Amino acid sequence: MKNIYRSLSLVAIMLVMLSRCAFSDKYKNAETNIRLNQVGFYTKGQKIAVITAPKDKAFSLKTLSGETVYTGSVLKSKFWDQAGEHVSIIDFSAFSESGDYYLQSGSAQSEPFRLSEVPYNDLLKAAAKTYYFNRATTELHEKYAGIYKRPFSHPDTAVMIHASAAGDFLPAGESIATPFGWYDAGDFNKYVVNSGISTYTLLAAYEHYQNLFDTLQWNIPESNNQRADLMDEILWNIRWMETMQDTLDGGVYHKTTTANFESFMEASKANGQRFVVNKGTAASLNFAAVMAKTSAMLQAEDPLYAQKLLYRAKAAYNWALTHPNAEFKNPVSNSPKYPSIHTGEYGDNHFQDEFFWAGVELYLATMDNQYLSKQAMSEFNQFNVPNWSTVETLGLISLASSELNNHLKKKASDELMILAELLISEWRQSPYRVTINKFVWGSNAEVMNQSMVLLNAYRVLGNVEYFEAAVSGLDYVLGRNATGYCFVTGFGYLSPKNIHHRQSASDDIEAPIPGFLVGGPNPRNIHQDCGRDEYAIHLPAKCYLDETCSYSTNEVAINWNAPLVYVTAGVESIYQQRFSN
Ligand code: G3I
Ligand code: 9MR
Repeated sequence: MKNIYRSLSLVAIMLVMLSRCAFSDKYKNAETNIRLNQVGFYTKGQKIAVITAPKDKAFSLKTLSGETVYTGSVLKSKFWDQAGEHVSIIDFSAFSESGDYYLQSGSAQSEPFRLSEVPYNDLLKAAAKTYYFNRATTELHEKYAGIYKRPFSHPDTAVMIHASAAGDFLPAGESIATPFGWYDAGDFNKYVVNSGISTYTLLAAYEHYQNLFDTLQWNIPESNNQRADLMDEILWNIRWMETMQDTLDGGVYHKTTTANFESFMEASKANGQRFVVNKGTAASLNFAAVMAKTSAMLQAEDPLYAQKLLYRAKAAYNWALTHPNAEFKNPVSNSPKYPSIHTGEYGDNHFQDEFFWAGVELYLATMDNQYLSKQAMSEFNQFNVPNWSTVETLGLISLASSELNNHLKKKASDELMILAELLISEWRQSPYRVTINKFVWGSNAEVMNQSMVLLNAYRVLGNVEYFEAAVSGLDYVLGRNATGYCFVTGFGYLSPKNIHHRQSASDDIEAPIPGFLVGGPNPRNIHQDCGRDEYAIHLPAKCYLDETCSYSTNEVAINWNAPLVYVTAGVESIYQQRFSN
């Protein structure tokens, strides 16, 4: 009898070994890796990792001394065509004790990570402080900037009116002052359109998670005043945006820019002539939306300033009504004095979304129905995840989170739900359990904007799945992605070192300024920058290169960090609220 058992168990062992062989043969070139949020997890929150080319059915969670504290099964593996790999989900959400751990499945081990009660405050502060590091028209003093101190740069007091922007009262060649604001990205220019969504997103972060921001400081020159650091930072950019309006007619110049991108050098040495160029419908409406929203938010604290901003918002909106199709294109010219402009275009020729968004913000600031008449919500077939050129959903977010108690708010919530449901269905079937499935320039910010939409849907509708999908977005940019990078500089065990950022590349300091989210995987533009062959893998979800030349995957930008700030603050605050009782 014993012998029979022994033979049976031998057969069983052989079968298992055979099946393992078949399994590993199939994946013989694939590496088994465990990828997860490298910054860590909230103790009581969702905790998901992925394992690539899984070889074992079980996983265990261990303390750093090797003691197993939790075990579970990896889920059935799925193939992700965007990454060309099989992955399985490891879900250890049920374990909820603070501490440092690692995951193990077969011979695969993750790097150590932390479960904590306040996992994301340092990340949030660093992400928000990048705006200070990108300030124009100031010195960054060591007291605030530490090793990243730098001399005064870009006074922007003699910015020339380009021929494309000539008006009757301010002719070409005249100078105006457009100081302050943030450098857009790795370059030193300042673009109104991109400032629009960036500033709004930070304003919304403050409005929605004020309790959290009121407790946080990140050592900027204004940290000792009465205002929250985030609002002070926003106002630095508002001051610049104000200067971009021609107060004679209300129209807004598209950008403060040099003719060509400056080469890689320190900010203080980049002294190329700066211009303001044509006014445009998109710039004017972005400006109107942001000024109206800022006005509403400052009404109680500083009514006079709020009134001035509202006046500016109305003037810009009225300019857009009389110039409803002024599409911006980089000016082309033969004149040496007013050269062709080759910097970021941020061109857009659809303005329904900008009209809707600006109209909503003006309506919420004034309660005047006229602002809803130009572009009705019902005329949109579909609402989209926001980005710099597609902004109607910013209006939805404002309506859905407003104090209104009418059909508009209800309709905005319904539309948010439709968009959230689309994202959720992608999330449910995604092998990495993330919402992204298409990779364009700034793909990481696309994920963050998806998470921002989901957090807003959660805020108004309360569906916990929306929140969990939003958390997955944060997990994705912090490491649960097909590259294994934590895409925020200075965080995680593998993060970008060579960002396309003129200041970081010229400061002789090895580590980049921390807290920046890089653009992320993007297979579409790689031939333009470092050259296709430099990219080891062209699969969309893996097409990323940590080299300074890679502006199509490794640049940083104000409109990419803003949703990172929003989502980090949202996840941190909502976790604290959900589990405080
Ligand atoms: O929108 C289309 C989409 O419909 C289409 O399916 C897809 C297919 O390729 O392309 C999409 O357009 C891409 C767009 O980004 C997506 O937002 C364009 O190909 C791509 O060229 C475009 O890139 C923009 C890039 O400037 C080049 O103009 C980025 O959005 C924009 O964020 C980036 O912004 C630059 C500024 O110009 C200068 N400062 C730095 C900043 C960040 O890199
Ligand atoms: O540095 C520029 C970056 O901010 C832009 O996103 C990018 C695309 O417009 O262009 C970068 O500048 C490059 C220019 O387009 C071509 N010559 C090399 C520049 C970077 O070194």
